[in-house]
Amino acid sequence: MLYKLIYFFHADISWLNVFRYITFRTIISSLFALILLLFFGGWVIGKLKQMQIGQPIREDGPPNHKTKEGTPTMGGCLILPVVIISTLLWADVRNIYVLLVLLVMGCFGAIGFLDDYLKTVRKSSRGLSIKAKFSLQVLVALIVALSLYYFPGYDTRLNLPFFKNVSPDLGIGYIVLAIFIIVGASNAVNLTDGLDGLAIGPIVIAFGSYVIFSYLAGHVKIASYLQIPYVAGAGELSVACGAVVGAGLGFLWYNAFPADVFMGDVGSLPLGAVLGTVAVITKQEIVLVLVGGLFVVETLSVIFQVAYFRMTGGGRIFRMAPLHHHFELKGWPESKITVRFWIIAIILALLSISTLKLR
Ligand code: 57M
Repeated sequence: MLYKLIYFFHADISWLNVFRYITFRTIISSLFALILLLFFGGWVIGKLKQMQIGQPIREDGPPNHKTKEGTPTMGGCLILPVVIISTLLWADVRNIYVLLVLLVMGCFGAIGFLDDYLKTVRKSSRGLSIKAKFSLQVLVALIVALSLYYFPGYDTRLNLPFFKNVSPDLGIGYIVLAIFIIVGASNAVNLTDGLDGLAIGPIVIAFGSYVIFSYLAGHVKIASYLQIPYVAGAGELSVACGAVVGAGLGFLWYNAFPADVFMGDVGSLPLGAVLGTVAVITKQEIVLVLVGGLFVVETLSVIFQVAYFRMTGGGRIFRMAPLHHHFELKGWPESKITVRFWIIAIILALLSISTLKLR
């Protein structure tokens, strides 16, 4: 909301007029989040160390992970406040979509926090039970889906990339789809977060793509020109996505190999859930499969591995799932896997943006 105050003076200082524009506020929000994170990063990591919030490492994991024992975790406690502050300052907080995104971030952050707290502070080996975690995630996603469904004029048709004349109306089924996307994205990012920089890099890339999708969806003329669904007010989400891009880059500074901090569930669960929520709001749900293709592939590797394991009574498709562990066990150095996965994420993001013209 700070931008409203600054803009108030534009009659006297004409250049302050730029604060009206979403594009300008998105850049400011990213840079502000980046600087804030870099500024407080070292201090928060120091505090996490002091409080002995260190990552316990599983015995059955790839051997090189043993050296990571005790690395401070719960870095999400740094990312989340930075994104929330930057969004509150530079976005219009009367916008229902911005409020929903902040709600998702807070609630999924709380679920992740509880899980991390039980694992690292209470030293419970399991953390929150899978059932409790999943039920809470579904509950929050249901609230979001219902809010959107009953929001006047919200479109429950499905926007299919490549097909401009095919958009089936899902009606009440849209609620189920929205829950699936939000909860699925949250858990997919969580599964991917297993190597230094592996999750946060593609998160920055995916949110960077949704800066563009949100802006276009909220612009009546461009949306009509591109034949994508127009969602009045969705443009303001660019500012929130920009804050995640900035905070994500700042976090990468500390999470790059060899990591000084891990984000923990308090980081991965809300970042994934917000990504899913933005995809649902902007009506770019299906394209999320491409934008977040890396998260999808990592999740599928687990699904196939577990299914095959059960079917064959112990057989494996990959040396270990999720997929990044497979390459680790094949002997690829950690940073090579991470950078190669980023390259794939960039290619997928570019392809997804190109779908805007291919219809
Ligand atoms: C969490 N957490 C990381 C860190 C991070 C169903 C099954 C596939 C579930 C899966 C699982 O539990 N995944 C979710 C993955 C952990 O990282 C912490 O968790 C947070 C994210 N939630 O922020 O706090 C470890 O990952 C490493 N790490 C880094 N750098 C980072 O920046 O190196 C994380 C962030 C950290 C650190 O070592 O301790 C994790 O991997 O546990 N389970 C698995 O992934 C396990 N896979 C498995 O059991 N596969 C079997 C099944 C599917 C049949 C198989 O293939 O045979 C593996 N995970 C581990 N060891 N650690 C296997 C064994």
